[in-house]
Amino acid sequence: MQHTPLTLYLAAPRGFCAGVDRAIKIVEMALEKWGAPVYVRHEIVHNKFVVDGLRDKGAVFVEELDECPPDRPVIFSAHGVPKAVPAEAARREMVYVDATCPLVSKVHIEAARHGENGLQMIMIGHAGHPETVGTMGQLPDGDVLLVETVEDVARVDVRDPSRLAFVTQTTLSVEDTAGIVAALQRRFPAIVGPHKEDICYATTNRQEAVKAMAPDCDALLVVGAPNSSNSQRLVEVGRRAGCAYSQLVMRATDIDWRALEGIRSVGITAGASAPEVLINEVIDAFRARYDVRVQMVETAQENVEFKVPRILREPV
Ligand code: 0O3
Ligand code: SF4
Repeated sequence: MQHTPLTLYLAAPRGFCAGVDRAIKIVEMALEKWGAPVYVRHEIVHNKFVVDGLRDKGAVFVEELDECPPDRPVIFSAHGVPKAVPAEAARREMVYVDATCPLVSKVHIEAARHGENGLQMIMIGHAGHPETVGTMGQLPDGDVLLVETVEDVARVDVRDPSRLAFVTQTTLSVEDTAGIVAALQRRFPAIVGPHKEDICYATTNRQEAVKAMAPDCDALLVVGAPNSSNSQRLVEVGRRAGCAYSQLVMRATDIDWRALEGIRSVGITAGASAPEVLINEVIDAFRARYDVRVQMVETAQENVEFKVPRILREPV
């Protein structure tokens, strides 16, 4: 049977970033070093397929430290943890490995430094997201104010407008964040920001690629999980950049083929926590139904790599 022609725009960069790659490696290496079970506080990255795969190898996923026995190693997820978490692990004399992405740790250090300099911190992020909880938790409870929107900026009640600093979550929308930062600077001209923005290279690059291809796409599919903030942002960027049908799919079985009827082009990208095998699964599903011509949309090249912590590089 003759298939309908379809141009498949494939974003580059897409999928795993250096922080996710490192975090998954940390769990795998910990399992090799210490054997199962190894405990992981929170999903190591926000992807069910990744989590299920590690669980099959002997990782046990929990939400809080008190769910871990003190005599087994525990790993903290890539999103970072409040200062109280490693402190509690040390108090219980647990072996722990911190898989916080180094680019998230950089924001933690920044936040702590502002605190030491006596500046009150404003965090731009999503309430309840583990990265936001972790970054705010670098300072004592209640010290950091959270703003999620431009409207929040007008409402925020600060101690002293002349002694303020802000940090952000690393996975936010570049455009929305610029709007919030501008509103903060208008209301608090003395506010201190990061040297370079806290939104990371991977977030920025994935959003750029989506922006470049969305205007040419009849539909855009973002491979990623519903609890993955950076993946959700890619869907929003796609819609805003001109592709009204931009959807998140965990994997090929989530594709709504009825909704795609009549399309001539589709864009495919993936959040930073979505493995390449799921992206290939989605591409193969299109190949099975259409006469696919793949066109890469490459807006940046990435060569970032992070080392795993020394404890995992040393022999047992
Ligand atoms: O922060 P987000 O919900 O996007 O997390 P993911 O999906 O696990 O992606 C990795 C990003 C991260 C660990 C924090 O920057
Ligand atoms: Fe690190 Fe950025 Fe990946 Fe988050 S999205 S894990 S900050 S590289």
